[in-house]
Amino acid sequence: MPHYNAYDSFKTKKSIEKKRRAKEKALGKKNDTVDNFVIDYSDNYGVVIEVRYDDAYILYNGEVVLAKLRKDVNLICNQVIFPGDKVDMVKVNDDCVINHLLKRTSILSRTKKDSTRLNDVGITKNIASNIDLAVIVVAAKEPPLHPKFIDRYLMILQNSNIPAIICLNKCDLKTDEDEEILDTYRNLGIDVIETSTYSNIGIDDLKDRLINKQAIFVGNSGVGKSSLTNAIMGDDEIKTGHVSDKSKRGRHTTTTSKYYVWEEDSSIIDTPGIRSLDVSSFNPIEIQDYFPEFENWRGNCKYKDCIHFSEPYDSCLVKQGVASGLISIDRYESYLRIMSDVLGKKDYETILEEVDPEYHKTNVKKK
Ligand SMILES: Nc1nc2c(ncn2[C@@H]2O[C@H](COP(=O)(O)OP(=O)(O)O)[C@@H](O)[C@H]2O)c(=O)[nH]1
Ligand SMILES: [Mg+2]
Ligand SMILES: [Zn+2]
Repeated sequence: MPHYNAYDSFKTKKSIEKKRRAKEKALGKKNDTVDNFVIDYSDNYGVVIEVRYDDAYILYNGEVVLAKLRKDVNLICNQVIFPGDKVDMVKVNDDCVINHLLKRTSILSRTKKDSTRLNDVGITKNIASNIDLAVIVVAAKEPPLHPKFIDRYLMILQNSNIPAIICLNKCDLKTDEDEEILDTYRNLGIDVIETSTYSNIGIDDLKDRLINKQAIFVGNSGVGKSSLTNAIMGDDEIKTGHVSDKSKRGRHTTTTSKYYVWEEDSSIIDTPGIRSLDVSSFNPIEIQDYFPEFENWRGNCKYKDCIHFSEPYDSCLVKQGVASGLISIDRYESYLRIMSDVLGKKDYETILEEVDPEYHKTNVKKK
């Protein structure tokens, strides 16, 4: 497979960019309903480390304080601010109060199916703010490594315009098959590192990637996000956001996202496992924009509006690219799965058989 930087700095397609702008606008609107809540700058700010329902822990002047939103901000705290947000603080009597929200550089969000509504419209759920780098944490063996999770995370991160790397944790259990899956992403130009918190492998590599950044760990439950957070934090209790929480970390399942400072200007947001990564709100024609390796092929499909799904093999260059082995069949399978979700169709397996490079090899031999 050719090595090219398809994902280099997330070359954002116009359609993705448009979607992201609309999202940011909608988000701004919500906060603008309260006069002057969002401001450009303050030199008296703290960083949100954990949001509860109606209040939040803020790292402010080196201390962790519990604070509520300004009274006239008539909104629920966990709908307005998220870990990683910068907030301007004031003292009212003896209480710390969140007076303003500082403008964000990025917001990581996902859509979730809203089961309370009859129609299939997803609701947007924000996870964290001002993220410089996302680490997609996956594990060898337990839970099994599957490209479909990585691909959905990549989509969501690309949609939020957040650069991503992949970290294979539990590399002490790595198999040849895992190695092959990782190579697919290396060939796409994505930075892939391997760690083991058990054997203390790769922790320094990970730190190298995270230094001077506000980073987030995303990935399924059980892959080792909290263990990696612990490994990076070491015994440095003073620097942690949760001084009294130290003994609990790692043993308890994380239920909310939390922010940890491990070095000056270097922080990690540990997230709970996200169970469903719903991409059904994406427009079917746009899904291919999130698969940059299709780019060199798709322009030559016979039909200009080809979505490389039910179109005949002979007319679709993307399918032929997969059959020739130049586009990863795992990635194409992810694409088909996502398309099936979005289109509400189930029968993508026959499409997959049709483009299987093995099938094509034997067919050529027969001829
Ligand atoms: N074999 C192995 N197991 C690990 C490693 N890191 C974490 N684990 C185990 O994986 C399980 C889940 O870890 P945890 O950090 O809670 O995962 P999280 O849900 O992603 O936060 C725990 O039982 C850890 O002990 C590793 O490097 N190797
Ligand atoms: Mg955890
Ligand atoms: Zn096509």
